[in-house]
Amino acid sequence: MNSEKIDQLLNWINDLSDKTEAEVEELRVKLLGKKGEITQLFDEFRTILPEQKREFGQRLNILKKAAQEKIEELREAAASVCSPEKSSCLDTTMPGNSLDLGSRHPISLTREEIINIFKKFGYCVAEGPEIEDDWHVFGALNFPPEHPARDMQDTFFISTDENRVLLRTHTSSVQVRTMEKQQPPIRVICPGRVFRNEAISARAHCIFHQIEGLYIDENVSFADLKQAILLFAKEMFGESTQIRLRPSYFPFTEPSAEVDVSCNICKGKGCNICKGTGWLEIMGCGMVDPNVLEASGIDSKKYSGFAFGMGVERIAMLKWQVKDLRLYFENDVRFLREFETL
Ligand code: 2U9
Repeated sequence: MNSEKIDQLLNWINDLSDKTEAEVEELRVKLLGKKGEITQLFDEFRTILPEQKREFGQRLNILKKAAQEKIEELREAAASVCSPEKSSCLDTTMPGNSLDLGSRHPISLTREEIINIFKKFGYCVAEGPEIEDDWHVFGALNFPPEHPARDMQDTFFISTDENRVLLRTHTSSVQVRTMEKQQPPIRVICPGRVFRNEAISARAHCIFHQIEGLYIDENVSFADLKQAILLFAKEMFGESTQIRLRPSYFPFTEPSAEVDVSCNICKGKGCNICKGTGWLEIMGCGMVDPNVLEASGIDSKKYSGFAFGMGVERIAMLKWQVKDLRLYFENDVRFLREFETL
């Protein structure tokens, strides 16, 4: 009798794993069927010498038991696996697995909300290049040659030769390009990324998003500016919102103002969001300086206009009371998921 054959079969059986129900049945026939390998070994057993019978008998019984146990184990494992062919495993009433869809970024949501408000007021959306020249970012906007924004410390320059190429520090360059192409009436809203050479902190970033607006026509007054901003603030922050304007200075507007909205968390009583003042700064604005109109070929005696600008991150921080600006740039999905249903 072949003793090696018994050992080989035993090892082979021990190593068997992962079979389908059909394969387990095939295996049973191969080992224990009428012509199966173990059955044949038992047939051979009848022919061996009587003094060998005791040893081989014991080893054959061990082999047969191992095969039976393995077949039973594989059969149970195969039965517990669900496959589409097994109707008993298929529960057609189960809800499907929902697809892991992405969601809108809070900056995109805020940007769209602001744009939609101004679209309702009759503004068109204009976009322009992020890489700009000195004229469209500074020259045409009445920045004097020694203005600090023109300095390497504040602006990212791509080339510093006489045709200076730089990353725009505001989207005002888009309004300049609009004025160069089009005569009034002009009513545009300009969203886009802007770049400033600043250290990154909870309140500042070197890249952020702005939305600026420009309205030019005959007889546009400061009263029109105030009314447009009040309507925007009510649409954005709620009907009961009030605004106040504080005098300010920008090279491109005269007069200029900073705009605050009443704090809708404490209703003006003072809280930690508005730092006890009852007011939150949301944007800057002003009447377009006549020099700016003339620089882009618009007759400042016939036309006047107003402009305003706001940081989208700032509006989004106020809207959702996010205390650290960096959350908007890190794209941590735990943060982004909070905006999933909006
Ligand atoms: C043209 C003429 C005038 C756009 C304006 C502001 C006031 C302003 C800041 C708000 C926060 C920039 O993002 S921020 O740092 N902007 O305060 N922007 S008026 O004035 C213009 C633009 C284009 C031709």
